[in-house]
Amino acid sequence: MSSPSSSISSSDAGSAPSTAPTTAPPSPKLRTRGTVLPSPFYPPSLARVEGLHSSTPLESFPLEYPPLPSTSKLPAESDPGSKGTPDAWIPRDDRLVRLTGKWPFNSEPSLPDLWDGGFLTPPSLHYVRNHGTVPQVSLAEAADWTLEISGLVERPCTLSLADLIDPTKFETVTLPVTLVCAGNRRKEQNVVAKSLGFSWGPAGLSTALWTGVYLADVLKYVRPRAEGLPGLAGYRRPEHVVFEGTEDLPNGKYGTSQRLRAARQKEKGMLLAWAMNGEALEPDHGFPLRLIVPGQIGGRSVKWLKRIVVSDVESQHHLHFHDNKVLPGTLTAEQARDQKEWWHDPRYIINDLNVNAAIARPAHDEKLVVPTDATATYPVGGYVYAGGGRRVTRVEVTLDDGASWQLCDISYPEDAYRSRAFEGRIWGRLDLTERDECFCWAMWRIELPIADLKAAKCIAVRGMDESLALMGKTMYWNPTGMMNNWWFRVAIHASTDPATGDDLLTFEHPTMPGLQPGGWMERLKESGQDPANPSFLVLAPEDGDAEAAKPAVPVKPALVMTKPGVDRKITMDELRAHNKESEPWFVVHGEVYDGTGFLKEHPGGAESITLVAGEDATEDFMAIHSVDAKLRLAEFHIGTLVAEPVGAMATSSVPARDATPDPVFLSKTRWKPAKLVSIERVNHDSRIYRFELEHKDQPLGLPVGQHVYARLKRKVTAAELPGEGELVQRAYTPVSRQGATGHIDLLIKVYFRTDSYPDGGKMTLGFEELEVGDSIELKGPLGSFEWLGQGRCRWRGEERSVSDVGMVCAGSGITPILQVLRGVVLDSEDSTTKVHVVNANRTEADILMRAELEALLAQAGTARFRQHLVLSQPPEDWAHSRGRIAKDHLVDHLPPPAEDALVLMCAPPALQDAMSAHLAELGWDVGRQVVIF
Ligand SMILES: Cc1cc2nc3c(=O)[nH]c(=O)nc-3n(C[C@H](O)[C@H](O)[C@H](O)COP(=O)(O)OP(=O)(O)OC[C@H]3O[C@@H](n4cnc5c(N)ncnc54)[C@H](O)[C@@H]3O)c2cc1C
Ligand SMILES: Nc1nc2c(c(=O)[nH]1)N[C@H]1C(S)=C(S)[C@@H](COP(=O)(O)O)O[C@H]1N2
Ligand SMILES: [Mo]
Repeated sequence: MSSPSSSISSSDAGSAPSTAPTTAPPSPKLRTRGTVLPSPFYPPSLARVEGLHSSTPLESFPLEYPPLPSTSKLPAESDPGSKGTPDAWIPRDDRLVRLTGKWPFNSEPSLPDLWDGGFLTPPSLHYVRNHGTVPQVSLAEAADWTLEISGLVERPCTLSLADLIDPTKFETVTLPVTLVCAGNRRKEQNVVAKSLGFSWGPAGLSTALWTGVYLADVLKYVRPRAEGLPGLAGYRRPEHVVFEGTEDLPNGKYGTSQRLRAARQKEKGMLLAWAMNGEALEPDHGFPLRLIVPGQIGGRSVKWLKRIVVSDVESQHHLHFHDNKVLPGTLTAEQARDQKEWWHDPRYIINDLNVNAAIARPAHDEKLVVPTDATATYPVGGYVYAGGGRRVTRVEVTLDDGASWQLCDISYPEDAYRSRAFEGRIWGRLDLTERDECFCWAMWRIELPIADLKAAKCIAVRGMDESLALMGKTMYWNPTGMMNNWWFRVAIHASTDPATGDDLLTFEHPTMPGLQPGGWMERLKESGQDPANPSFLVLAPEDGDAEAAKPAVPVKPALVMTKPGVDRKITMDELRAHNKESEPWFVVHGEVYDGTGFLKEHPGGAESITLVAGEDATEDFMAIHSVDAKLRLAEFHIGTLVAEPVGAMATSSVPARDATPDPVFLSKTRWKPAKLVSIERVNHDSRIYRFELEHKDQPLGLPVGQHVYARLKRKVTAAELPGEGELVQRAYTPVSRQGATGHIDLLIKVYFRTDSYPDGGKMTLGFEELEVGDSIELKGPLGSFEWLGQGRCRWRGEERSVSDVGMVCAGSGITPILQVLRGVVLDSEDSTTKVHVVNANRTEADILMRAELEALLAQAGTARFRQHLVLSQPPEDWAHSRGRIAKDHLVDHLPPPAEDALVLMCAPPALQDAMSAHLAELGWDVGRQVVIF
């Protein structure tokens, strides 16, 4: 879509920037018979950025209604945090807390900002949940926006936005609605055990006045009807209304559905909405048209609404099944991800919100000086909501973990709209006078004596709705981490201000949103306690005034990574003796661990353990692992390293960097940063990334046949999955030449997200997110094989002569192959060693480094270098093999097994296994003659 600025005439602009196009057509007004929407009908934030006058002042609004949100802090320019992403053009409020890196944009305000914003959330602070790129819709495109309605209806049609806005066609109405993401408060679940979703804090909800038309009215207009005759084949009853947004996501469009019977009821309040708080929707919130489903999880309120289909079946969209579910708590996140059947069980869908509440005051880290007046009170307060239009009927707090409760006051700002109906040009009819449903959050409050707070360890809140649903004491952990509504607990820490001698209370919320550290849940977990059973929050009988001497917030306790009862002393010599791949011991914080039992299971591969065998792995280990992994380390604890004279481990711990750079770049014991200087796109999914070494004359220091470890921090991950900010590490064989200095080139084949791999490749998508100037870290060399030249290699410590090298590879597996190939062909001292390459790929475009392969072929001649290419999707005139790589290819194109022959292989694991089996059948001793990279 074109950029908004290109379609707006400067004559419409109050103070048009000099760059504004003057030849653009006049601004289209969304003119309808009864009204003309404020011109431009355009998100206020964009209007501001583009120098357009802001919308006409809002009509006067009944004073008894909650005040409209302040827009004084609207962002005035596009958001630097979105730079380099497809959303770069969107003005965003930098007070929003990003939860999934730069993109897609998922964010919530801080709880204090949300709270201070009042009943109606300032639109720039409204939480945002985007699964992908925000559609960029210009003013002209908005004016032409159409909504297609089809399926089991008598009158399929395409309605324009102007049709919807025309009050003579459909009545314009406004409703106050609180949207809540089903993931609200998920961070608390993620601390207990990582779920499949990213970490929402308790501010994944916001409230606005939404203006549009009732979906019920539009359905009435199109007249749902059955197809065929009851009892006969092909009979289809209209049962569902399917909604689809316009943006393209990895697994298709965003879509979901409602039961038709509910959608036809005006009481349910479902709206096709084009305005929030009297102004056009903001781009992040669905400009120019979205669905609003009051009382249900935010995920049902489809943004950028393009299509409605009345159907006999529910939405078949990927995210209708694979999002917004509360699966049984008996499943782990991994089981849920792998076992697809759960996602299709209709019992686990979530629609109506459940009752939920949070404490906004006191805020996290708020400090309260205990006044001398013993009767002084503190106004504890927060929000509460329920779903399905149900009213919240009570909110209670406890200071003693539920032994006793106190009833709080609740104010329902939404009820102000029930006292008086209002009609306005922009708003249409805002009339809750005959509505019983509650679609908004309410505010609760209680004055608590500060002396009571001082005597307590924790304030906890629970709410109840009119169906008597009650927030639970324990968490219902579930794989998607949704609908978390256990008591919201704020810890209280009493201390004495060392400067003033005042008594001080410091409050600690359970978590902080996204990757922000803090909160009692992580603190408990790290100290080895169960954050899901926070008994620490109860005052122990012996706790008394002695408490006051303690620091305000407990010092972060050390992680417990040792096993109780392990007291063996291990010497440096013993440690060094266990540097084998078969029995790797390593050291973290002076404790010795035996990695043998974890080699197979390690998510980063066995090599990430064997690389540190016999050494101090503290730095790597602490940097890369999650709290869970750190706690798991205790299982492998075998003893404590006994102290040796100073300097004994100097080589394996981090040496201080001095001014002179290392003679070669790579270090086996130290991660070293390398800055990305260029990206070359090789084909649709492969790129060569060039990273700069410490200086231009520095060699990499990588023997032929060996690899490096690369690691990077993910900026973005699949929207449905955790891992944002995760450190990922994988092995790579550079394609830069032996002897090249000052840089390293990595050829990376990107595993994009696909239907079968919704997460895509963890590391390679991380590469895809890199921008020139970013750094990764490298370490190495690693690998048990080395090509020494002159027909000799060393493998697993044993040196041998080789006259024929067979090489089998697929895709990016060419990289280690190419390195050895060069080592043979370009070796001026070697005129006899022969190489035989079988290289399998999908299409011709997938053959990586082909030009260089051809050049090497020309240089070596076919007597010494034969190459056979297998393509599963070859072009018509393909001279090499077609189809999948098979045993015959190995028979025809590899040397026969011999004492001085060797096969090198680098391919996806499944292919490697199949090829190894074939080689064994052909007489190769796979253990001694087949090197698998
Ligand atoms: C010695 C050695 C050298 C290597 N050299 C290179 C190199 O030079 N260049 C290079 O690119 N890789 C190389 N690799 C592979 C590399 O280490 C990673 O395994 C690879 O980049 C994938 O990592 P990832 O984290 O993106 O995938 P992961 O997240 O680990 O994904 C796991 C697997 O899922 C599958 N998968 C995921 N998405 C898709 C998809 N869209 N289509 C099909 N399958 C999918 C793939 O099988 C993938 O390997 C080398 C590996 C070794 C052991
Ligand atoms: N087209 C589309 N609609 C969407 C989404 C989306 O990614 N694309 N996210 C959904 C989810 S999960 C939520 S919680 C709400 C969030 O609405 P908001 O971003 O306006 O707060 O939009 C819903 N509608
Ligand atoms: Mo959501």
